[in-house]
Amino acid sequence: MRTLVFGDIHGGKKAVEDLLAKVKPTKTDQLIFLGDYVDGWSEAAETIDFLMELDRQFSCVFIRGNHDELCLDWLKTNKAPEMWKLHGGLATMASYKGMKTHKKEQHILFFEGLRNYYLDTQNRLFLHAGFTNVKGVQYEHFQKMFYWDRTLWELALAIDKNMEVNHARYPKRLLHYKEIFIGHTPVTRIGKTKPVQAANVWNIDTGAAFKGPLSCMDVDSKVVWQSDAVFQFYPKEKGRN
Ligand SMILES: [Mn+2]
Repeated sequence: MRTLVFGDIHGGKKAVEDLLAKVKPTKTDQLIFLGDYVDGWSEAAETIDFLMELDRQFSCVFIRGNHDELCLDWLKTNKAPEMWKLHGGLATMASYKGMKTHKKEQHILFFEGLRNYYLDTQNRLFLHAGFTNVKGVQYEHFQKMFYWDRTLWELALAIDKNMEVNHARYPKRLLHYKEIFIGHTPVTRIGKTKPVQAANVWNIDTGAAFKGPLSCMDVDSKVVWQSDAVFQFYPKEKGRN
């Protein structure tokens, strides 16, 4: 049985299909998706359909991303903030055009059912962005941080490789978990195209919304699979550039 973690999809359904054809998941694998299923490429609604179907076939965990909450807000209220529209919301709105009410309600249920984080039996933490409480996720005062925070990744990147974990000033936030798997801040921002490890944090977001591929990693072996660069599947689109 493998535990497979997937990075941010951002409406690139064709990239998920390409990636799964390479990963070849089986019924005994656990598939963990780190959120941000929508906002970017033109197939946001189609991506959600695809994931709901995948959930029927495989053991899946779906984490909540900030874009998933923004999309849910829009689906429930019909209010579209300018900031959201600029950051992929327009493409998402277009993908939902003409969708029947009962199907839209299924999507709302999917979004509402997302988890802020998932802690597995081996004390490995999976979440979209991060957390801020030094005592760990169950003490977080600000639930939105699970899918908006960027300081956990910033912190992990700042740790000197020579700093021992028993050092008095080693960041306590990182010591509660064996490993932490996140997305949200594309590693392409630091010039990488494969998942990046910093301290015990693994960032799986390889910039699928921009010029990068979609990635999947086996969390035990650290074997990585990647789709082709997602923009190649949507040649007429600009994505989130
Ligand atoms: Mn995000």
